[in-house]
Amino acid sequence: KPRIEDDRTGIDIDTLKRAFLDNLFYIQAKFPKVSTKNDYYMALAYTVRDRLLNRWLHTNQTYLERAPRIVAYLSAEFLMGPHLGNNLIDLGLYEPVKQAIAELGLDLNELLEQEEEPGLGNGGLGRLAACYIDSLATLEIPSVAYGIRYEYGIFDQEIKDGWQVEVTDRWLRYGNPWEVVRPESELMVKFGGHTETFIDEYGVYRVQWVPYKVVKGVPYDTPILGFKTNTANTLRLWKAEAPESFDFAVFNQGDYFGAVHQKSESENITKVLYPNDETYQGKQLRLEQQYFFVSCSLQDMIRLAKMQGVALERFHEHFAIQLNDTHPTIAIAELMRLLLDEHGFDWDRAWDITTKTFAYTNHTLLPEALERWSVAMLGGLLPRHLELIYEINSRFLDEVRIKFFEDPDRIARMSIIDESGERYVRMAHLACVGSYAINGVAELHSRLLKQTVLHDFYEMYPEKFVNVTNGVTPRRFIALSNPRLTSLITSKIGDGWLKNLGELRKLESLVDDAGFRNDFYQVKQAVKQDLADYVRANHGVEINPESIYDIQAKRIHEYKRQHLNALYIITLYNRLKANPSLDIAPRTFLFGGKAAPGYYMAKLIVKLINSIADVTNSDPDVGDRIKVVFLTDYNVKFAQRVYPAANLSEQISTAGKEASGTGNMKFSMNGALTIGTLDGANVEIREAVGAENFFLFGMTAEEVLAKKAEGYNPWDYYHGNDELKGVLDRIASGFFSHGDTELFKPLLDSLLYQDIFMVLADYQSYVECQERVDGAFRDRDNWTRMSILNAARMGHFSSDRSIRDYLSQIWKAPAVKIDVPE
Ligand code: 26V
Repeated sequence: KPRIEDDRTGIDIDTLKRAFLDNLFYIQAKFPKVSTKNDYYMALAYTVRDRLLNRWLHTNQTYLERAPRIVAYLSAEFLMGPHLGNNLIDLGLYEPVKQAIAELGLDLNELLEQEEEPGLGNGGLGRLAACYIDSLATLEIPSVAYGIRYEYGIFDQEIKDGWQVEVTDRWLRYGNPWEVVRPESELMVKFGGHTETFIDEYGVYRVQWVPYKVVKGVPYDTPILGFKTNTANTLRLWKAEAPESFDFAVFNQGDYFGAVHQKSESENITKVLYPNDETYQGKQLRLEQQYFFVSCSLQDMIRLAKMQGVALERFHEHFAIQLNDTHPTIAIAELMRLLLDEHGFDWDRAWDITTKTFAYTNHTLLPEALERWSVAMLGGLLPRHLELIYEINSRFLDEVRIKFFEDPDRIARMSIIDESGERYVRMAHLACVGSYAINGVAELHSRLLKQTVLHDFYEMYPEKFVNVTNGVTPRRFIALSNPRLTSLITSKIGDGWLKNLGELRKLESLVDDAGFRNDFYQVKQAVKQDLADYVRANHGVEINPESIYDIQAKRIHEYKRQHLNALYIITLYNRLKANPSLDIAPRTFLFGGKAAPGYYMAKLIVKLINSIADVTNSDPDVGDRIKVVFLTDYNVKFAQRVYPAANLSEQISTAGKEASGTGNMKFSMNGALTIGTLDGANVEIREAVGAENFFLFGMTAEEVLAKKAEGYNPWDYYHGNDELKGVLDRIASGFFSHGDTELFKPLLDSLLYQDIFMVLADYQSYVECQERVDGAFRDRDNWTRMSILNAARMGHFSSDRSIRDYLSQIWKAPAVKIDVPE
């Protein structure tokens, strides 16, 4: 019997069905007969959206009225992944909606597949931001996430003849049902021009910025639900547009093309995400993007404070602003400008507020990733900010001089301005000077920060330094990605673990229960079968669910060492060729990841993997003992298929190079064992799951540094290890390149003449470790035992724990319960 409930809020099956059909008709303007899968997806998305609006509006209303302390998370990237499934989980509507959809003769999974994911990030840093806003909402913390609404997110990857080809990501093509545009809240952002000084009406010396152009920022809001709470926070992304009034002036002079040109110039700012990760390029448009979204966001916060009647003197009490890497760091100068020039503060008050507002997260130690802007470019684009940065620097260096009397080298090292050649603004230095807290993203990383890149700043401000180890959301990466495992766990320990991941420990005692072990094993096999079906359908390769699924899924980068993995595959191949009856546990090597379009060596590694796959997958001597598949277009949606299916997670970066890693956590939570170095969060994962349940190899960060210092020569390893020599010679001979001996030469030369990531030095240790993996996998029951213990002991790596750490050490923002009247 259908109950009479509102079509927009009712959650019984019949109401859900009726609402879905209504939306199909009234929003998509379609009858079921002529509807596409995408129409069905849209109808369902609107059905779900209707059911979260009440929470969202009440959350906003509560924040507006109660003016609680708010965490503002500023990030140039939010790698959100699809919203629909996640919102269903958060609302507790997954099962009823699945049933309603089934009763309409449709399949929820197929509709979920339709969603074009917002890929507004490159990799770890952007995905971390997405996990953090999920946890902030789940913990009922008032927060707002600010970023950029890129019209084109991270490129789609295709593989042609083994090479990566980039395709534009037109994610907004079919519309985005999750965002709401707020044109009434537009703001203006200035660029270029010059500054002028004047004496104001009180006789005070002031500065005025006369810009060359003005760009409009329009906010697009997306609700971010907490898991089974009433809290729905906001992700506010800014789109750049041309201000009407500005083209008008040009237009009136009859310069129609000039006006249109200016319009498209303005809109360029938020057109496309820069696809580089871990390599900085001093592109002006990138700086424009950063300043654009930062200025909009700060103006937005000031506007909100004013609406709430909060005095700007107390801005820092009302907002804690987290800088996700240095990308938003120009915010430090921008807040100073707003307070000084627009709101009449004096320097000391403005600086006091600013330095009580910002906190900075560092995500990398790689020198090539550290952002620095040429003084000429920054001054051309942001003349007022350059003046402010010089003033901040001059005052800061005075403090350095007083604290470290007579140490000119230190002054040069710490200066915000790098004056060793052409002048640059060092954004990490500005972030350290202007923030009250500085954190790394894993214990090892935080320690290395203090010892190396930020050592001087640590000596200057030891009290600012903290560690917050990264975490990931179990809602997306267990509940949504792995429903089979979720049901099994919940059937044993209830469902409290999804909000309190530490409860997974209760599974530990079940490890001795043979029935549970078998169930756990069966879940993994079923998920592996799903992935095999996907790989057959999309890659035409048959993979064996009985084999070890050995997976490396992450951005392609030399420091992550996908080529070390490739060398091991060739090692096994050579062994099989030498001894065709060799007994090894069958393995499926799966790779996924994008290479930055301009990163030649990374693209060559992709080509190498595909070239190896061509050989191994068709050589009858290999049979099905080795399969290699490069999984095209790795993104969040696909990651959700991959993590649950893994037996072995490859986390093999050169020690000291991977700040944390977060994929490592997602794999292990889903019961994969890790083969890894003592790098980033691997160290803590190993401590948590137990050394006996983790395959460790390779040099430590200290050993890497020591070897570098003593003079590392990769040729010693080449000449000293016949099997390694055989592998490299095999590539050099053209065996994987149809006889072409030139193709992979740049990669081989880089390994043999430089090998800055010490691939050859870690090779033997890696191979031996893989042999231990092989042996362990053959004992199926014991492998399952280790796998269960991995999943059971990963509670610490929930992003809820990370957010609690940020709250207690840095943000100090209390939770606010949201009441939603029925
Ligand atoms: C850097 C750059 C450099 C300037 C140009 C554009 C651009 C875009 C993104 C990035 C991000 C590089 C830093 C990064 O993603 N770090 C990763 O952060 C993860 C979350 O903390 C961490 O788990 C990974 O280990 C770390 O590599």
